Order: sequence, then C-alpha cells, then structure tokens
Amino acid sequence: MTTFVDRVELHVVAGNGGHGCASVHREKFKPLGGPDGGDGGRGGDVVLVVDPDVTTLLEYHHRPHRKATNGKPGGGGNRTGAHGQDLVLPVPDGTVVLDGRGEVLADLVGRGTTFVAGQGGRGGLGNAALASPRRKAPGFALLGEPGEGRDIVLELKTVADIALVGYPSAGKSSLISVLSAAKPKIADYPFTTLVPNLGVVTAGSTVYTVADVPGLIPGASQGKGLGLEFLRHVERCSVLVHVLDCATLEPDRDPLTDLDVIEAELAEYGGLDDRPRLVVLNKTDIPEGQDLADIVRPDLEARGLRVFDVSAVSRKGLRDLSYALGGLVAEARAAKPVEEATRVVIRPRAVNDSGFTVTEEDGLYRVRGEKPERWVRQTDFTNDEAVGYLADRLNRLGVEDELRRVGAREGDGVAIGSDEDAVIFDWEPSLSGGAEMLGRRGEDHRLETVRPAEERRREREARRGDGAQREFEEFNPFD
Ligand SMILES: Nc1nc2c(ncn2[C@@H]2O[C@H](COP(=O)(O)OP(=O)(O)OP(=O)(O)O)[C@@H](O)[C@H]2O)c(=O)[nH]1
Ligand SMILES: [Mg+2]
Repeated sequence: MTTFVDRVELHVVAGNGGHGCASVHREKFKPLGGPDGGDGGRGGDVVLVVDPDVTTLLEYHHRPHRKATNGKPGGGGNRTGAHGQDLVLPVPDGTVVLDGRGEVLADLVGRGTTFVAGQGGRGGLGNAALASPRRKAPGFALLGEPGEGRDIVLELKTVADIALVGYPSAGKSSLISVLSAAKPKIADYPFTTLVPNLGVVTAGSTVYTVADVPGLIPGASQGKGLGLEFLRHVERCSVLVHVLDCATLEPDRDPLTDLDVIEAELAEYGGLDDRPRLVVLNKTDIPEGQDLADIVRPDLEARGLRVFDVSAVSRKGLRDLSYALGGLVAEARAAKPVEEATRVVIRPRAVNDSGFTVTEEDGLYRVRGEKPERWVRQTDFTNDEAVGYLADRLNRLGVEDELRRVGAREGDGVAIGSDEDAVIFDWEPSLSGGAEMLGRRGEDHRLETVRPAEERRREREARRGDGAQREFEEFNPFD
C-alpha cells in the first residue's frame, strides 16, 4: 500500500564551516618562514529542489532530521579545507515551505525550483589570510561558523488545473477514471477516496490535470467526515467543478442543496471565491437521475453556472465536459504571468548586512548586527590575539564610537548578540582608534574574559551599590 503524506516537520542543519589554520612555514635553515595556515572549507547547504518524480513527502516523514556535511579545517602549507557537500532534498512539485510559526517561506512550483533551507557556515580564515603589514605573523586563525539550523514544515499542495469537489460517492473518482488514464479506487461506499487522485486529460491541443479531493459533507469545516484538511490541494487549481449526484437515495439530499452545502464548506475554508466554477450533474444514465437533472438545470443556470449532464458509467457528455474544462484552463493559463523554468527562491535576510545597532537595557549595552555577531562566532576566545583582532574589527566598524555616543561608560557591560548566545565583556574604551593599540602581540585586555551574563550583571550591581573599587585593572594603551 502506498502512503500519502502531505505535511511533515523537517529539521535541517547545514554544515559547519571548517576552522582556519594557524601555522608557520618551516624549512631547514629558515625557521620562521611566515604564516601559511589555510582557510577552512565552507559548510554544505541544505537545499530543497522540486523533482516532479517525487510525489509525496513520505521520505521526510520517516527521516525528519537532515544534515549537510561540515567543511574541513584548513591546513599548514596554505592548504584550504574542502567544502562540505550540499545536501539536496528532492520535494514534490507544489511543496510549500513554512517556518515554525506558520509563515510561508517559499512556494516551490516547477521542476528545478530551489530553496536554500539552511545555509552552510563560512570557513574561518587561516593565519596566512589574516596577515597584514601590521600583523605579519598572526598567531591565530578564525573559527568556521556554525551551519544554520532550522525547523521547517513542508506542506504539499497538488498542482492540478481542475479540482473536483462534491459529496462522497457523487462519482468524482469515477469521472477521473473515464476522463483520464488514471485508475483511482471507486466504490459504492462513502469516503472511498482518502487522498487526492490526479489524472491527465487531453482535450484537443490542451493538456491539463484533474484532481479530486475526498468527499465533503455538512460540517466538514468542524471536522466531520475527513474534514477540510484536503482542501489545501484545491487551492492551486484554476477551476472548481462541482460533481452533483442525481441518483442519490439519501433523504434530504438533491443537487441544489448539495451544491449549497459544498459551497458553504468552501466558504468556511476560504480563499476559493475567485475560482471559476462549473457544475456536473452525474449519474444521468439512470432515468430518474436524468429526470432530476432536467428539473434542477434551470435553477443552476439561473445562478449563472454552466451545467453539464454526464454519466461516468455510460460516458455520456464527457467530450463536451473535457473541452469546456480545457477552454477554461487555457484561459486561466493565458491570464497567468509566464514563469521561468527554474526559479531560485532566496529568503530575504532579516538583518541589514552592513549595519549594527546598539541599545541599552538596564546598564547593559547590546550590540546587534550581522557582522559583529558573525565576528564573535569566528573568534577563538582562548587566544588573546584572536580576541584583540575581534576588538579591532569592532572598532573599525564604529561600534566603539556608537557606544560612546549612546552614553556607555568605561566598565559598562557590552553584549554582542542575542540573549541566548551573547558574548559579554566590560567596555574599556580606547582613546584613539583601536588598531594601533595592539602593541604587544598576544595581549589585549579590552576583551578580558567571556563570562555569563548573570555574573557580569551581579558584578555591575555590586559596583554601583557601594561604590567599591573596581576590581579589574585599567588598560592603558600606552603602557
Ligand atoms: N450509475 C452510475 N453510477 C455511478 C456513476 N458515477 C459513479 N457511480 C457510482 O457511484 C459510486 C461512487 O463512485 P466514486 O467515483 O467512488 O465516488 P466518489 O465521489 O469518488 O466518492 P468518495 O471517494 O467516497 O468521495 C460507485 O459505486 C460508482 O460506480 C454514474 O455516472 N452512473
Ligand atoms: Mg473517490
């Protein structure tokens, strides 16, 4: 038995960037040949790609955790680490990608459409790349950045031109079976169809797809029957077809009230009002069915609906129906903008790449920004020289000037990053730009230690409370 899965939660983690290497070239009789540590490789991305041969999300239901490979660290002799491999995940045509809060991130339609669900971390620069006239032999390298990890939801919406809707047993699957080569399950009990069926119809020069959805009953919007769950597959269709049963033996039912009930459920689901509709009166091979069809036709036409008498059993009226549907599909396609064969969906980045902000919350100054936060992730805090390099970079970006402008004073706590992963240090303002102050290699007191936020806060409060002597040394750049 095949299982149809049309909604899954997927946890993706892109590959980490490889660390840069700190190494010094060594040769016989030439002990200090300069820095030659190579860069780390980029971590692999996690990429979703539409592959029309994939029809369900079942694969991800079984294995919801996916990770791309990490970049390799750089090596001595200027060896660059290998890039991690991208993890390419094939998804069905019509897959919608949502974030954890239900916001749509991407709508993947058309073979080859691509979405980067997790971005691989950048590799860290090796010490060779960090060398400059001022810093001839850096004794540190940058760390690779962690790969982006995300929880996303994939939802499948069938990409069909025509959707057949109606009560259970109205003959929707029967119609697909006679209009197309598809062979869905057909039976005389309700809810035969548990997942949408799809068929391809050729009418003259137009080729289009028809999908049915499991039968709807009154109260489907409250979850009765199979509920409205499957209507998401109708959302992309250009035309809705009401399949009305003219031969039902159930009391209280006739084609007109059936139509009203289904329309009420569609309205409850929402978003389908603008779709053109037509009506199929089915089972007119049965004499009573044809009689009923003749009775209700004027009413339906008075509502402005196009009406087709058909029979999925005797195949009556099918040719007219398939051409009428083909015409509507052709119109809908002509009205739609032409889509490129391959679309790449790029998720907009939340933060401004060049900027940063400084805000104050009870005495703690918080620096947010793509660059400062990235630089912090790249820093090996066990290496003083690396920490000094970070201080330089922040200074050049103007973080220090901005701190001064918003009123930060010596000794105030400064946090870089969000609440969860901030690096916190005490601010020791430099007097003039930071770059020249790194006189002594491997020493920089400005970023003295990385300590938990709570500890820093307690310390600050204690300082304020009794005006006690500050317990750490002043940093004198001219020392
Ligand atoms: N006489 C007659 N019977 C039909 C016709 N179309 C469908 N049927 C019968 O109606 C019953 C239900 O048909 P299905 O095609 O399974 O109906 P459905 O709308 O797909 O039903 P669900 O999947 O349960 O929603 C079957 O026994 C069919 O043989 C028709 O044109 N004439
Ligand atoms: Mg069916």
